[in-house]
Amino acid sequence: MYRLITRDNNAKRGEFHTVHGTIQTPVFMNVGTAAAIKGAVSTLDLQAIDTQVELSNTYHLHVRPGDLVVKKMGGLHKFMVWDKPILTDSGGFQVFSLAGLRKIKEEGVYFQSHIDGKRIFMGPEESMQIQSNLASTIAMAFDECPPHPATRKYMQDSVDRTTRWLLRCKTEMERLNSLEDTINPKQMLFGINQGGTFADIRIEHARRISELDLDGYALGGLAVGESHEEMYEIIEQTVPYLPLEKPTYLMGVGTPANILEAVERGVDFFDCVYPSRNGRHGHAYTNHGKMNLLNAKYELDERPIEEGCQCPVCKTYSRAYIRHLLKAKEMLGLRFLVTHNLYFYNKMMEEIRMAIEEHRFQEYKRDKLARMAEGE
Ligand code: PRF
Ligand code: ZN
Repeated sequence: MYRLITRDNNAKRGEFHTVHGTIQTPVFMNVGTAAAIKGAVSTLDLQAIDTQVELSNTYHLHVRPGDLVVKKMGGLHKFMVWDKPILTDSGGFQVFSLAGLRKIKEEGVYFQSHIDGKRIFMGPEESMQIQSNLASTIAMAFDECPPHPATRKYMQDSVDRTTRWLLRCKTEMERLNSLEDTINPKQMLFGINQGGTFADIRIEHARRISELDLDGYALGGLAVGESHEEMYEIIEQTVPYLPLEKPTYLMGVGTPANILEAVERGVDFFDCVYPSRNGRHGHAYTNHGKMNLLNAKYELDERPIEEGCQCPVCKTYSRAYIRHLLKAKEMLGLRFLVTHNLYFYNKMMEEIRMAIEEHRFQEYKRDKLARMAEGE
């Protein structure tokens, strides 16, 4: 259940109550696709950096180790030892971005596993069944993320099918939640708005799915190749047609600047691989822009990655040591960077929440962007 605490212009500050605890929004979900944060970051590490929500993927966990294995282990929370909220993405997007040869039919998608080439079918019912076995806090509806660009005809047909799939997801989720052996009978369902950059298709779709009284609503099909300006424009035009008293989730976004722009337009939830991916490439996020720890100038630098940062890495280790670890190709160096980067994102969201509460979001956004643009 979502409670809107306050607004600063269109920016929302809310609270989302779940069986696994309350999520303060706006929030950044930390991505652990296959029930593991890439960069060897454990759930114990997540506890230490104030992570509120972990995100995993239906498709990956279905392929390996198999959702029935996870169910037998008591569900994803027990399996990965994480008692706070978990959101699972439906497999829709991953099937389109990862799997080999696929065929989209009314009943669902036929595709080949990216692991062993095995033929798999996934439709709305299968996705809900897998997510029910995983027993995540929030399940995402099974959608098609259409390519960019797409013709208007392709987009309209795809969105219409995604709407029919959503109705099937809702029915199946209700059935699964009422079954005797369901691990999380309170599993929540978020619908996904699609329509690419066709504002009228987006708005019409947003109106339709808003009638379904789902637990939350996502904006899918963005950050798939359109410009940032186009993305901001679509968010701005669509969010007003989604319920204000429900959380809004912008899937797979993005840079700190993208997040600030989207919060300003009323988005509550985010997820992105950037903090972990950049960390694994030797880059650290700081309030003075991105930093490449491999740079020779850090060889004898005793300072932490970022002075004043309260993350466990900055409170303990120097730039010089981390640079050495990276040069020596020690996994520990990457783990440190990913940990710091996730903390940076989590911390930024906390600053955003405070700024909205104190009705100074505009000011905060301007300062943050200006500082980050300064560079090293
Ligand atoms: N649909 C789903 N997951 C997603 C997306 C989508 O459109 C995106 C698009 N940026 C990221 N993850 N189900
Ligand atoms: Zn730090």
